[in-house]
Amino acid sequence: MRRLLLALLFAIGCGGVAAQDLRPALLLTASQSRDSQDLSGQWTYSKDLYRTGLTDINGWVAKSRMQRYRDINVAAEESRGGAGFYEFDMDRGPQMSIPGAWNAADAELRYYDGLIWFQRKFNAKPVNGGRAFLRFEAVNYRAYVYLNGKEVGRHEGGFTPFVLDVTDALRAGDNRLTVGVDSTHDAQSIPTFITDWDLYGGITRPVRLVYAPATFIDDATLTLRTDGHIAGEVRLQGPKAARQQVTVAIGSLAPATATTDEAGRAAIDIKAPAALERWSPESPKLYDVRFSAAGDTVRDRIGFRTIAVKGGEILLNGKPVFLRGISLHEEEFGPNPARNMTEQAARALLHEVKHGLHGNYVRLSHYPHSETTLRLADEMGLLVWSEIPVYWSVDWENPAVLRKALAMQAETIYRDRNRASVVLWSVGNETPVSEARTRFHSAMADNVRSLDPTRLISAALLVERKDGVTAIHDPLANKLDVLAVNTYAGWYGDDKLESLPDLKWQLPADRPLIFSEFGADALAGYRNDGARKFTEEYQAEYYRKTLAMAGKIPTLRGMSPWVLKDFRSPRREHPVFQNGWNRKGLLSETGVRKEAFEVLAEYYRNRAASQ
Ligand code: GCB
Repeated sequence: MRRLLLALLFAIGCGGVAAQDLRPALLLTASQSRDSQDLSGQWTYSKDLYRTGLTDINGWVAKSRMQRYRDINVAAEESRGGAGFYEFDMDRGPQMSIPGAWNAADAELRYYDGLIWFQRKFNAKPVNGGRAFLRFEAVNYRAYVYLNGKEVGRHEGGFTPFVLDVTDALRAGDNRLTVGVDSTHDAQSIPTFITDWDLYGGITRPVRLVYAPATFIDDATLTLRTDGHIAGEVRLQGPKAARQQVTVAIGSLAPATATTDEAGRAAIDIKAPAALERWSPESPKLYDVRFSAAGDTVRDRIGFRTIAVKGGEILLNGKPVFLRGISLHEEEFGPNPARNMTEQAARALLHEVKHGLHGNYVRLSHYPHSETTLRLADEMGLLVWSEIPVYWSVDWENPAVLRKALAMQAETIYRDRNRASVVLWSVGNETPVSEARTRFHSAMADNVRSLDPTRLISAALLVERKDGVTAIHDPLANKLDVLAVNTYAGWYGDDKLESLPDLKWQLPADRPLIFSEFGADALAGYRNDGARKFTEEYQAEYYRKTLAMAGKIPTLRGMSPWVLKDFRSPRREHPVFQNGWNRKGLLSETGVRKEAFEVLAEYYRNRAASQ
């Protein structure tokens, strides 16, 4: 009975969520081209392990002394010697550089998991009849945002952007922005508290104050469809959003026009001109695209390409492509990463993929990576697999959790749908098969399909070995365009490396397959005859043998071995080889190449030459 009830609740709570209900109220697509103020820099902070600043329930007075978000100059109050006193002072707190995770900012915060308040004071120009927004690129994991003492919004989910309208709360002149950041993950968060990476807390990506006119372009998107049309839409918000002429100019090609409907929305449909150059990893052509309407203009740099599957092939611009990739965590090079993806840091990582490994593809695991990384993938010419952290296990039976996943997915798709590099949306990673889990993932796949029918859907599935044959026994496969599996034979389990090339695989003949992961740990510089795990030789030999196995799978159309560089994982506690690091990188944390790097680079060099 309980099961039936749960299934019913589930059907109402999620099957019933229409894609349009998942559209964030504000997107500010292409806001990088708007008049804006970067709020990066030194912020002050105050730890709040007991969440006192958030829990002033029923006006219990003692707590109000601790509400860090109050618009109060504590030092001035104190010098007046009044009756009020406070047990915080955000103006005189310690400082931290934002964006960046707090874990690397101070030794005391290395394993801090909870709430921290951040404050930044800034001077703003007047809004002058227009609108002002705060756009956060990512806060991990929950954000409580106050401007000048007034709550302006909240957000859950550590890797997607959110936009808050602050037109009324903003002052011309001095402003006090306070953000409570709660890094706590639980059984209902996405991901949960168990992952194989560091759940860095903080304001990990840039925050901007963005100005726009009263009627403004909130969303503007274009994609090249396989039928040769460039299709998309422009959405206006504001008092004059209806019946406006919209102009879309792609580089120096002839501009197209459309008119918004009563809801402020205009569909764009242009037959791609013969002169349109296609985007590809070899020739990552980006057009400067200008969207104008109602006196507002935004610009984006957009590439045009098609992606499709046909039988066992993945077709990029109509031609078969093999994805020469690697998986990547969002961590810059260096002994103490803080998830601070500056352009320089992201470029350094992608440069190793493109020019070191001769790759044309990256799996950005296990969550949406920074906008900087995505824009660089467009610019440098790397195809992208994108995913949200529905990882290992989440609360499959809980409709509220599914709603979170669908919303997170929508935020990702709306953020990145102008990126030509993104070709695959993944709906999960290594989630053990069960009815509830498959229902959950199926709802995610349907959601992706309705939000973005122009890209491919995949998921990193688990394989099973029965009677010596490895196969995918997963009903979710029916929802996917591209099958993908994580395989660790030769690392986890008892298989000897010599046996890998002869392992038997049974796979559908008419579906493309990707090895979304394979890998083995090696501590850079630890060497012996190769018989022992954690040596560079073992890892290199593991790659040779796994690549030999891969060569025997006729439908294999790509791979993203695990992983480009060593990354922090608090669950990896071998005191000699790991010390809190997952060592499956082809590069050490500081960027030193291990022997296996060259094994994969050579394989990709040959593949690229024969493609
Ligand atoms: C996996 C996970 C990845 C882990 C990796 C490992 O299958 O998807 O997040 O880090 O294995 O190292 O075991």
